[in-house]
Amino acid sequence: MTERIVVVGAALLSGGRLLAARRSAPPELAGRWELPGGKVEPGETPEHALVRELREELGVEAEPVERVPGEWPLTAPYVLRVWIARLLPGSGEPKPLEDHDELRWLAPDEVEDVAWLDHDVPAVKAALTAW
Ligand code: 9L3
Ligand code: MG
Repeated sequence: MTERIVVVGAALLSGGRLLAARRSAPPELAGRWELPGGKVEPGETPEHALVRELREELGVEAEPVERVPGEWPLTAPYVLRVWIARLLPGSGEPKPLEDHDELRWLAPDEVEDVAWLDHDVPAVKAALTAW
């Protein structure tokens, strides 16, 4: 039996826009856009992983607001779960510190303008519904 490892993704919202992050690594994912986040570590809650990943990858202080219903398979053994998230007051603006080379705040009508990772497409759709 294969164990599943949860990857958390943030639908980070600010000023009516959704943050999209362009991956710079690994090579097979570079250039494609994703909801920022990463793997939950052993002993860590998904919500805590989300906060940690956003701090590491973007240099921001954020909080999860609500889970987006659903779970999307990534390359095994990973599965993606998504939370709506927001920046805490006083957090700086996100910067692509780790694993990304560009960030964009997308208005609702711009969300389809970037080349999302195939695996993120249904998760982004569900996040928009929850938004
Ligand atoms: N992944 C896919 N969509 C996402 C995220 C955050 C991650 N929105 C995939 C890419 C990697 C794996 O999950 O194959 C682990 O992610 P990371 O720890 O490299 O960010
Ligand atoms: Mg990551």
